[in-house]
Amino acid sequence: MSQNLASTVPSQVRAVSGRPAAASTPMEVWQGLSAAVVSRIADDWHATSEKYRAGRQEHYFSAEFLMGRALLNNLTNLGLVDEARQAVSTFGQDLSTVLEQEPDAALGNGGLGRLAACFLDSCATLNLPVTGYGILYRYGLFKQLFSDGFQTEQPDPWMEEGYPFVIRREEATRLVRYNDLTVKAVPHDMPITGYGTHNVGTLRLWRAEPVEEFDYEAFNSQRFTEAIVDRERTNDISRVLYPNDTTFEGKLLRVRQQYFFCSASLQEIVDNYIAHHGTDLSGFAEYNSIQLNDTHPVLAIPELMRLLMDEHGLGWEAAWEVVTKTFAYTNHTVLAEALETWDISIFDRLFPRITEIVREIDRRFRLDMAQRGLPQETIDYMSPVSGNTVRMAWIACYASYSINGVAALHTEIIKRETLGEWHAIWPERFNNKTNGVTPRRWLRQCNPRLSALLDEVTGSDAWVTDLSVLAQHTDSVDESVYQRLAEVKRANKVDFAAWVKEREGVEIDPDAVFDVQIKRLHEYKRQLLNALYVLDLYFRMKEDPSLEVPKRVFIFGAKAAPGYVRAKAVIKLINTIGELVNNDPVVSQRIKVVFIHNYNVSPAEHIIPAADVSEQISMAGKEASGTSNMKFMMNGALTLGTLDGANVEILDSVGDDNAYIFGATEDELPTLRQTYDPRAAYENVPGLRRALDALIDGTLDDHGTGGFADLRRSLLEASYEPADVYYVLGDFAAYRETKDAMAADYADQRAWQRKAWVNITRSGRFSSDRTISDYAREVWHIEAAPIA
Ligand code: H53
Repeated sequence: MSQNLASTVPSQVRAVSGRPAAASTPMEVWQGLSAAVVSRIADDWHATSEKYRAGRQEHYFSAEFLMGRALLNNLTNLGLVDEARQAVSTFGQDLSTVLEQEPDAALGNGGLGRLAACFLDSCATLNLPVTGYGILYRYGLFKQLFSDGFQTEQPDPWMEEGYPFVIRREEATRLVRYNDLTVKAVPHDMPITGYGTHNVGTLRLWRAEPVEEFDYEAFNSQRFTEAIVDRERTNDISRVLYPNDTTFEGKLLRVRQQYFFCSASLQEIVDNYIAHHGTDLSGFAEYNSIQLNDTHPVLAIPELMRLLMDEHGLGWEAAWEVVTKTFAYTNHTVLAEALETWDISIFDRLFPRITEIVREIDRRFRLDMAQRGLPQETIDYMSPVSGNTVRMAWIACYASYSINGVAALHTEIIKRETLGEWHAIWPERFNNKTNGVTPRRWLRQCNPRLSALLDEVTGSDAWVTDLSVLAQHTDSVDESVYQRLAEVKRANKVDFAAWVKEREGVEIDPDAVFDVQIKRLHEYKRQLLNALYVLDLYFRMKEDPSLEVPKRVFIFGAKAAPGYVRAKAVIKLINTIGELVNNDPVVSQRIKVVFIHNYNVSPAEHIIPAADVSEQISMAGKEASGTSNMKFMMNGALTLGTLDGANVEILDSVGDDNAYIFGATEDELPTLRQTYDPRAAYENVPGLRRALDALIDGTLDDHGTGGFADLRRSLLEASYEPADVYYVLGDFAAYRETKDAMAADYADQRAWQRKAWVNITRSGRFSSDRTISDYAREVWHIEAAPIA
């Protein structure tokens, strides 16, 4: 029986704080309210788990789940926001203050991790039997601070103060064995509520713990360090999330992490199969499918072979038959530096049996390909093991029944290039699943004003679980809607300006165009192109003070991988340009630059509803999909972008008149590159010389690090490496022209709001509900299983 929150929250708060609710801190109230929510869903959660366990299920394996905050999301999904506000107000607390206490669960880097989180939300909402499996990192993605405009990193111990949405399941502990170490894998479950349903899904995160807390014998003999060495080595496994997005580092600990969660999850899945369907594992794939989110969990392939053969008595052929019907692989990138390869000596050291299995997969692969008559060169290129290198993507392609890209263009590129050899042999395995984002968090929850307008215009909240219904209203609305939309955006911008003032200390004008680029810092995403535009605009304004410049705020948010020196130089550059612009008494009247520090899921929830312009300016062909582009669109920001990733499909949905597209296309680039001369661009493209020279002539100070000169060289000097790999200077003129024109268009508010309306109402295909329905039907072959 579910009790009203008003009756359960005070006692939960008291249990946490040991004080009357009215005397408890907002943090304690957050804890108590969260515990009350967990208590409220406990029966449904249990019933859902039991139901899913017995039938065919999907398991989503991912090293990252970028969940963000849980409480408001759960309250929204359960329809309890008002009840919660009421409950905490009875003892004098304000719900929004309470909600702001919650740390972000930042167990991911960027798009890939956040995609996994959106997918879980959709699976729960659609009542689909899907469970997520990952790692309970003690430290999530680092916290970013700026010191003199340089990024610095701090650890993020997100659970330290207690986190009610993670429940330890001691009884389901497994052992994971390495050659040099055996560790306990203790599952910690997060409930995943859906919108308007009783089903509650699960995200199971494994935490590594020592089998023995410490070596008592060594401790007693005063060998203190020795007593705790193994404990620390074990704790290391789930201690920290690797802070790299789309780049790969061949670190031993990382392989340990990957094997850790794959092995623990598979043991559980196999045991569950046996409990429900008996000990004949040959039917395993009828009840289980596993989606591999990138190559990070690909060790699950040899590990399932090991479990089936060594622990459950299947022969190689029978085990391989099961494995190749179980796994499906999602590729998220064409960047070579992201495709994981491991030195086989690492496998030898950690798990010799897995090495044996991988070598046998390789041997059989070579035979298989030779029988198909493939040339030796192709076989060598495609083989899972080459010399001392194990290639995880190739293992995934060989063993998976489905291989998908994450946007139409991306899938075409992997079929043609990245995985072209595989596509030639198994075209039927390839399919596209364009990414999506959940309209619960990214519209309903983060933008209540727009949500209310959509409820009103459509006559119900049905759009929250079927975003495609909005398309019926693209044209059939009366004029007043555009005015209302402008008011919603304006109010969101006022809120956001207050948030920025408080958080970053910068004053911004809600009447300016809010032009936003928020995403991980990477050269291919070309934040540098945006920075050069701002710098050039600054010079144009200095040169001609009478220049008509629409008021604008250039908003950035981005973390750089701590070891990515050039990305960090771009951060410093943007902050330095910000200082120049914001401190200029004349220029700052028209434009401002704000770099939101520590960009993460919850800042995004403040930024996106207030954005006018969505910067999606990667070099064409490099961004697999992008997902912030979809969130912006849903919230009525217009895309300024290249024809890359899902931008292509966004353009297709809204039409040419409702997006601002510029720059070289993926199919043009190879030809353009042949004659491309960045020096000529520097000399001839208006504005470029002045902007680039400012990096070295003392206008902008990088504190003697040489970072700015390096950025300039990376664009101009071929001796350095191929100059301007990401075609920044090549696209500059088109970018400048389009961005200028876009800003000018903002003056016609009626026309602008019409474009925004088209974007919002045509965003249906970018709901992760659509993506997940497609996976469920075409790849996973699972059906909705609502609990009674
Ligand atoms: O995955 C997103 C895409 C985005 C892509 C990103 C990604 C990572 O965040 C990490 C590793 C990787 O290989 C790819 O860059 O384009 O939208 C979700 O598919």
